[in-house]
Amino acid sequence: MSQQATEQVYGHYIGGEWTEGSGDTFESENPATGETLATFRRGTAAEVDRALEAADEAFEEWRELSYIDRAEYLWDIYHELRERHQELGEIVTKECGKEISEGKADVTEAWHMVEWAAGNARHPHGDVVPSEVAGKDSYMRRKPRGVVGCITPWNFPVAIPFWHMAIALVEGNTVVWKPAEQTPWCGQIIAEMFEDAGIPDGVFNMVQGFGDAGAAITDDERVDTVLFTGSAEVGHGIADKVGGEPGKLAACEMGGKNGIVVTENADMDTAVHSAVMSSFKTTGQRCVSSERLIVHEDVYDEFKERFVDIAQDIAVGDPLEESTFMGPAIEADHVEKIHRHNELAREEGAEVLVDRFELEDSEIPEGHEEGAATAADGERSGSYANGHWVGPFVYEIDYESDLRCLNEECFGPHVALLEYSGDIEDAVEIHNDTPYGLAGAIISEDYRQLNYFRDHADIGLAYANLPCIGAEVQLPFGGVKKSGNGYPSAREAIEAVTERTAWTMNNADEIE
Ligand code: TXE
Repeated sequence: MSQQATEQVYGHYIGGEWTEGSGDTFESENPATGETLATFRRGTAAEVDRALEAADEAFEEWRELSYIDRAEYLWDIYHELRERHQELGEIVTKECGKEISEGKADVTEAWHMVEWAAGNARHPHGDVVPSEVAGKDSYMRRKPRGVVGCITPWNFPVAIPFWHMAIALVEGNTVVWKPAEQTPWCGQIIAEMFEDAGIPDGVFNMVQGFGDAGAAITDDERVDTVLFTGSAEVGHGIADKVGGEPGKLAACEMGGKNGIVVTENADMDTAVHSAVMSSFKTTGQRCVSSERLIVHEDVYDEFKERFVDIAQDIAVGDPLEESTFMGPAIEADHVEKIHRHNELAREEGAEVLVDRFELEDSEIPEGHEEGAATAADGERSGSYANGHWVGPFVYEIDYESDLRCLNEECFGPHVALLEYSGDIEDAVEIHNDTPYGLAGAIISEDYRQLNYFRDHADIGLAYANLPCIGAEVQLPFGGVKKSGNGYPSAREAIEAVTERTAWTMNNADEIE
């Protein structure tokens, strides 16, 4: 499957074979048009069981290969991702609605991660430790943990699966992966890549499906490590359950209620650019998207005017068009969630500055505007029959610690402007006042303020004079507080997918 889908019903990849399994079918939908892209089988406990059995059986042989040999399969995939960049980028865009440059960036990030993980096979990653006793050698050796269950979301349907799986496989684990139910087409294509690379049967397994299939993976005793990216609700459930079982590990990366601090001396071009990119790219559906802009009173009016002007005009439209800035939201339920968050802000006293939730018909890409859908309460919602269209929602509100709209993640183009007075300490206090702690940025020309933010912002990812948006695969990616519980990607994920043996060997003639 590579281009537009056919009538075929696609199944699961288990033990080196494609199987339809016994579950019902479900469809992948293009969020920009509402059209069905392809039909898939929903994984049941039976498919998960077979996948885990296959992964368990394959582990003993896979772990005996050298790092270099294991990485070879990944290098094949690396080349394929690069060669098919445009085509795969378009598929990402069609299936999850991100505009095309972001669809392609998703694929780029995937090959960066594969390159990093496969390259890691030639990188030293143990420790030689001097022994207390002459004649003894001590060092730390890593071993794979076994079967790794990978559960991934829809917003980076190619990159995030490779965050999890590439390093798990190179380190000698076998994998059972469940793609997000909104992006099974990307799942199918990634599984085909592993098949084409000739990875030994059972080393990589993919089961399509919903949360019940995910839970069947995470709850099974054959799974040694769970790597999860997705909502805080599901992630905390997994971390509590899996973390409570002896010998099992879970590394979970969840959402955020991220903020950008704009200080009194900030460069205004940088501040506005950073906020626009971070609040509206991917239609606000990134775990690092900003929903709180914390702006000093001296520059508040100028910032507000410029930010609001851009939000008012931002191009929402066909994500396959390069001129589009924001594509649709992922699905109708998510449009309703965004609607609820916008209404909540209003109820809590927001002064609404931009409300493009309900786009004008003229703003909807041609051919997509017919048949406005209605929300459950009978009100017209932002979701149209031919696509899930929403625009920016910007409001200002007096900061109060317990406002729900400032604490609960919307995961949409929904952003609050908060004015502060005082110094950086006051801004960081507001910045930190959420249950989450994933990402944040500071825009300032004062090195003391930058350093204060770096040292005191309660987040895992901090950006200075940059949009709060990107990820580099060689940096740890994860958060604190409600946002994270371990790191399911890159170098830090090695901790979650390996065990360590402290090895001590006597080289002397006698034992001391
Ligand atoms: O997440 P879910 P969804 C956040 C964001 C968004 C929310 C919902 O706040 O609005 O999550 O998105 C599988 N046991 N992020 O619905 O439900 C599920 O099938 C095991 C942040 O996508 O957590 C899917 O494969 N697995 C984020 C995956 O978990 C279960 C990116 C994620 O689904 C399960 C996306 C269960 N009980 C959303 N229930 C980020 N950090 O970037 C569901 N799943």
